[in-house]
Amino acid sequence: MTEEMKPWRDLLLVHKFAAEEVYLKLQILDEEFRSIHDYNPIEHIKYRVKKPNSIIDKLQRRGYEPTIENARKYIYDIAGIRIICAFTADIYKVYELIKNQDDLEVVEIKDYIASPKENGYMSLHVHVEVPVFLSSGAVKIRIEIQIRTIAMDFWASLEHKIYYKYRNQAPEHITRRLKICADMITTLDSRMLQIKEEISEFDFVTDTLDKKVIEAIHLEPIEEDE
Ligand code: 0O2
Repeated sequence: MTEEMKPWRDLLLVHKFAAEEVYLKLQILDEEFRSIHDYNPIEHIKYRVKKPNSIIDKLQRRGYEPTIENARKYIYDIAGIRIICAFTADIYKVYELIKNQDDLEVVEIKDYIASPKENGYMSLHVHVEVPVFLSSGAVKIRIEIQIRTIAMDFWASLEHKIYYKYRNQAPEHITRRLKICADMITTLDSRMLQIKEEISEFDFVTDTLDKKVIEAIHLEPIEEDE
């Protein structure tokens, strides 16, 4: 590795540590939530560290010199975590879990669900600072957590491919159809949530029924034949 590559390696390494710390934390929160509430708000989690070329690209698109200092200063998603949930309501539950962590400081939120981007992009972006403990001491690293539903993720990955294919010059008929799909996703997510809530009511009724029957059995034990 050449001397000029080393600062890039160090930058990416510290962001990888930050992503790994938060990833592990989220897995623990998910498992705990699942066992206490018998419900999992998270479908799956993945993380990635941006490659130097994408960082340089992003800096140049923003009009900054492609330096390590500028990457540290202006690029907030060098480390990115993506949390996929089944339902929109789960996104905000997961956000609450993140907010309640003492060692994570929420520094910025972009709610592209309440206010989708013009192209139809939806996701909740939460920027957090996490301390990473190195041999030289602790450093605070900012990472981006994107939280979205399965349907929003499906849309975003197709849109991302199209964006890169056409370099932001996608034909109008494609962007129009993508926007229509985004609107369909909003409808789909909200209908799925309604169904889930109805099912939960049914579960509640049957669980209560089970509970009542069990209680009744304990209160009035069946007497054995004499
Ligand atoms: P990649 O290839 O996914 O890494 P900011 O400095 O915060 O104002 P930034 O970083 O553009 O500007 O913030 P934003 O809006 O939070 O976007 C960060 C990331 O969110 C993007 O990273 C994408 O991953 C995702 N994203 C944002 N808008 C869109 C969109 O319209 N479509 C899709 N598919 N993804 C989007 P990168 O570096 O752009 O891309």
